Amino acid sequence: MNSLMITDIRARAVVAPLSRPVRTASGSVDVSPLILLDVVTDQGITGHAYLFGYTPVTLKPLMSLLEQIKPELIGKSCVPLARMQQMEKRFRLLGLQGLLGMLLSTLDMAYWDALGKAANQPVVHLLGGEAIPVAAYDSYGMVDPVKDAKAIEQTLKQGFKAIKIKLGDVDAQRDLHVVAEVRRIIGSDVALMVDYNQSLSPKEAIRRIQMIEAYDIHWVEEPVVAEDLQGHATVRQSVNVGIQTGENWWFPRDAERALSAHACDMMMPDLMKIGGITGWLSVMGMASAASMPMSSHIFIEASAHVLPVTPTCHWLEFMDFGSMILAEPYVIDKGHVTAKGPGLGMAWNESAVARYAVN
Ligand code: SMN
Ligand code: MG
Repeated sequence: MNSLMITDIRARAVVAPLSRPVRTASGSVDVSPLILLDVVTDQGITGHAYLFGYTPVTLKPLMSLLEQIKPELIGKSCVPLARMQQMEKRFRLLGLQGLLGMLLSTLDMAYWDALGKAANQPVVHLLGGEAIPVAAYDSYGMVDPVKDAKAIEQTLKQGFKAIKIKLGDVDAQRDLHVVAEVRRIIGSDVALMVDYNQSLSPKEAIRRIQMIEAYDIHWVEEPVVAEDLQGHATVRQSVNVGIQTGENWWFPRDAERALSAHACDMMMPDLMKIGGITGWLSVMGMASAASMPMSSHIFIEASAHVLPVTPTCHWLEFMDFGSMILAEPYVIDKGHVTAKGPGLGMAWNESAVARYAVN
């Protein structure tokens, strides 16, 4: 078969409501600002992927940036590695971080989706794997152990064997109280991860982590500023809990820098910052060579395709920013998520897209 050719790239901005807003120590996410990408090809196949903008202020600049880049991609083959190399070369002087990196990574996911559809296969098959169920954890923002007790019990009923909560609240005593109460609710058989969202100094991180260590913490995520690899390494040496990071790594080179700095015990790159599926494939090789457990960050759907081929596959993060605009959202089955196809198995719910569209 001839390779697909990109004939158009369409984008729509939406701001969808969240049933469970995410409060973190570094600000809240109360709505889901998304850009829905359609990569149209010459063979009647359209690849889909969504970008998560974190805050609605990113949407207009992203739409405009895409308009500027689009002419350089139209007429080219829908070959993820070739397109990534083209863009790396094109933007060498600028660098790939930030909005540009998010856009290029999301385009990559859409190319893979188109390739899967062209082969009438789920993307995981194209990657050499199979659609095996991946263990997921239910990912919360900061919780109130009283108000959120029912929701957490519901999480357990859905079969989740792990849950993550955000910490870094007003003071260490509050964090300690929340951890103790959540551990009491979930019992001793469910893994508990905590995420400080980059909010502490290394010293304060060590102090706070030592206070909660007795509650069998599965991992401590981003205790200090993400770029502070030395700070991560310092914390890591001083506590008895595994340090997790990666959601703010830009492209595979950032993963390499973190590994060289011994910044973490495990990693959780974000598909939209690490260079899409193409970037993920590079990083999973590094993780495998370093025997380092590798989890996903948001993007439930695409993560369900890459984790089964990840040699050190750890956990899929179940934090939902996309189901509101998907025709058939991915579901949790006994605490697991399974890839579906063709492609990444995503179709837009057009009436929801129309309802949440923004200009
Ligand atoms: C996170 C993800 C998306 C929005 C806010 C916070 C996060 C996580 O740090 O790990 O889920
Ligand atoms: Mg996090």
